[in-house]
Amino acid sequence: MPFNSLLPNSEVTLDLPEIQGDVLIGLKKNAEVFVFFEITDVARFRSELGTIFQDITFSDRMKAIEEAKQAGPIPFFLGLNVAFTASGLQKVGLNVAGLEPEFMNGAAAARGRLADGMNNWLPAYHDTIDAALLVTGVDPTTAANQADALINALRHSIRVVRQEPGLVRAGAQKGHEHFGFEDGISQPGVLGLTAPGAKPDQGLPGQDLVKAGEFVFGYESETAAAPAVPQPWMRNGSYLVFRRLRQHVDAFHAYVASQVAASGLGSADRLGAHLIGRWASGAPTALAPAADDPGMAQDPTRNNDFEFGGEDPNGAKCPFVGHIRKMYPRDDFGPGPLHEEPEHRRIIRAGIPFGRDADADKGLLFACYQTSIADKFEFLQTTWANSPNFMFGKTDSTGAATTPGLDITIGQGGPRTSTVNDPQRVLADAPVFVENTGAVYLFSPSRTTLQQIVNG
Ligand code: N7H
Repeated sequence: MPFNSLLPNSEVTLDLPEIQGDVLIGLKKNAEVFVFFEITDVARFRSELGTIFQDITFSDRMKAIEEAKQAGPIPFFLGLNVAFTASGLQKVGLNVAGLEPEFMNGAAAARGRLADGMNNWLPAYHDTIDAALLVTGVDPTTAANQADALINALRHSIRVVRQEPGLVRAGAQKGHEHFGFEDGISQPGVLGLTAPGAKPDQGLPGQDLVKAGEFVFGYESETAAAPAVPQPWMRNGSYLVFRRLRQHVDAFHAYVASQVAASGLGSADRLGAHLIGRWASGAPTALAPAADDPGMAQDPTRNNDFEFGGEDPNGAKCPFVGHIRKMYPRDDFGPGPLHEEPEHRRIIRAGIPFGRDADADKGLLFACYQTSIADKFEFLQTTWANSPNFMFGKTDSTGAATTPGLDITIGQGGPRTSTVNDPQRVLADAPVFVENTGAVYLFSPSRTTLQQIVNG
């Protein structure tokens, strides 16, 4: 949805044949298998990777598929991306000097500062993971068969540590994550790829265009004309954060139902919508604060066309604790020096749900791309989601100071009391609804760098 209007090829300023397809446009998937593996024989890995090289999907192909989608259903295709952890990059001989320490030390080392539960990881995520295949298809069987074929092609050089199958939910819940909310509505527009719409600095209405260097190495970023590329092989590549997030769906709905009276918002649907910032349909509460508007939810020219600060300065329509307000506060910093801060924290989200509705173990295989894990994913998680005081300095309309609370979905590490409504109401301490059960920090290299890995 976010890229449904892309620049004509002659105007694209990004090197699309170099950038892997999941990074900016996404592998447009109904099903995906993340195959995490150890490289056991580097020399054979080079040659075996060579045999599947033609299957790797780059962004020029995804752009063509995205354009074909405008004319009809997505053509059948299998997607493949390949990404490496710090240990994997070193095994294949790439110089990692200057890469950010958060990436080099890996996701396990980040658990303390992210306030992840320290004992919740599945054993596989403590094992040696050097790389991952991201395999996508039209349905779980197709994706699983393709993953098996690719693993077979690499069988002399890798040891599979874990396969993580994701699938979009069935029937009317397609496109909705497990709490029931429509996902995948708001992504940043990318300068040099997304066609400007009615406003020159936006793609779809409300979709601000962000410089490509926020997501892909080798391009201008929001904060620097020529951001540092510590190693030349990083050009056209991107850091990938993967997190296996188990969702406690029944607990979420029970909590929301239990807090309706305290919230003063009148119904569980409305309170749930305010806690996320969107109704289950996807309609934003900033534009539809009192009742759902499914028509708006389905209309990409309206469903993301809002700001917060000027129109909702006291959190009456979308509380400051609302997930989408925490994660992308739009104009909440006002016109001062931090005005552009939210654009600098943008990520490209590329996750997919896992587990079926009846399973106890279900949730989101969260994935996001960026050029700094420290400044993007980790900043969003620690400084905004896990901080009860963010957005700071706000009041309700009576002038009373507001402490928003931790992000209701992903906030970790403290009492989870949320402030909603105006005049404000404080909800009871919530249990944890989203539990991190594994994580991997990876790098998604360019076509040239992948070829270099094959060539040795
Ligand atoms: Fe979130 N949810 O259902 O509650 N997310 N998220 N997220 N999220 C979004 O606007 C959800 C997670 C962001 O541009 C929507 O496309 C769940 C992490 C950002 O306005 C919904 C989980 C991080 C946005 C959810 C989860 C983020 C966003 C609205 C975990 C980063 C875009 C759909 C299980 C650290 C904000 C949409 C914008 C949107 C949910 C995780 C960040 C419904 C259930 C870990 C940046």
